[in-house]
Amino acid sequence: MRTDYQHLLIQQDGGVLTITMNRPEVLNAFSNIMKTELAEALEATAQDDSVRCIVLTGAGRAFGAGQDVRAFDVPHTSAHGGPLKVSEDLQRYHRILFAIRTTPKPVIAAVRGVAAGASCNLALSCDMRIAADNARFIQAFARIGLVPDGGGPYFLPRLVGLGKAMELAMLADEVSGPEAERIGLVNKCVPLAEFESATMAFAQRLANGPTRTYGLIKELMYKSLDSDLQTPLRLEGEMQEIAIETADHQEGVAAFLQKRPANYTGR
Ligand code: T3D
Repeated sequence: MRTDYQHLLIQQDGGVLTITMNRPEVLNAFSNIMKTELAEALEATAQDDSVRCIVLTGAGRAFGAGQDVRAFDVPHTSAHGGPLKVSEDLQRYHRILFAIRTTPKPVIAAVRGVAAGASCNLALSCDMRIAADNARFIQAFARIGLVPDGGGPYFLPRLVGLGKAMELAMLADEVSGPEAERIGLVNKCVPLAEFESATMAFAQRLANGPTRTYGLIKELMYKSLDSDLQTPLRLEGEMQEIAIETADHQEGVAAFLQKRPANYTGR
């Protein structure tokens, strides 16, 4: 894994790779550099067998404050030299979202403090979320007259239901960590003092799991979200045929029969 990024910190502890967005002076608001680096780092995890779980978090007191609003004043330039349309600019976010979806390993957003705008939706695009009790999730877009982007209109109603998604997108009120857990926006909320240890314990547990099977589960779940019943029923058979051939499946069965914990290797 490359580690020499300008706006990211990369740290690996066993099978857990932690990617930290690192612009704390602006609450980790997105620069174009950070967007490109984040996409590159996430894409690289797919090829690296030593990475078995990814934690995405922010440096300092926040997860992220969305697009750097100071950059709104800077004319963007396209590859052809002309002005860049916002819809083209948004493709930088979309590349990140696709990298999260397609890396065959679990990606956890670890949210401490504020997650606003595109940073909030980045957290929602991850496979799972853990929040500190000081977390603040804000669909900040409507506060400045924008529509939610960064995948929000896709992820938000799927996590909290359509009515709540409409309310959060239109009123742009803050959702606290405990409230986020209550409405299903995050998997769990923990006291700030336990945030780092709880995140690492959650991530290590996933990193010690049957990684190839997790990749198949991820693919199956996401394909099932947008399809009829027939498609996932066919896919579950196809993916089970792959899972059943893995060393981790053999190990899981052997461990059960020998009444001992399984020692998964990710193969
Ligand atoms: O072209 C496109 O790509 C369109 C895409 C848009 C995607 C989006 O994400 S739109 C939404 C953009 N984000 C926002 O509008 C949020 C703006 N920030 C805030 O509303 C507040 O800062 C927060 C609610 C996030 C946090 O409030 P608080 O009181 O905890 O912190 P603060 O004091 O407001 O911020 C601390 C510093 O971070 C401050 O700098 P200073 O005064 O200490 O030098 C503040 O200006 C800076 N900061 C916060 N958010 C941003 C930011 N700087 C640049 N961009 C930000 N988004």
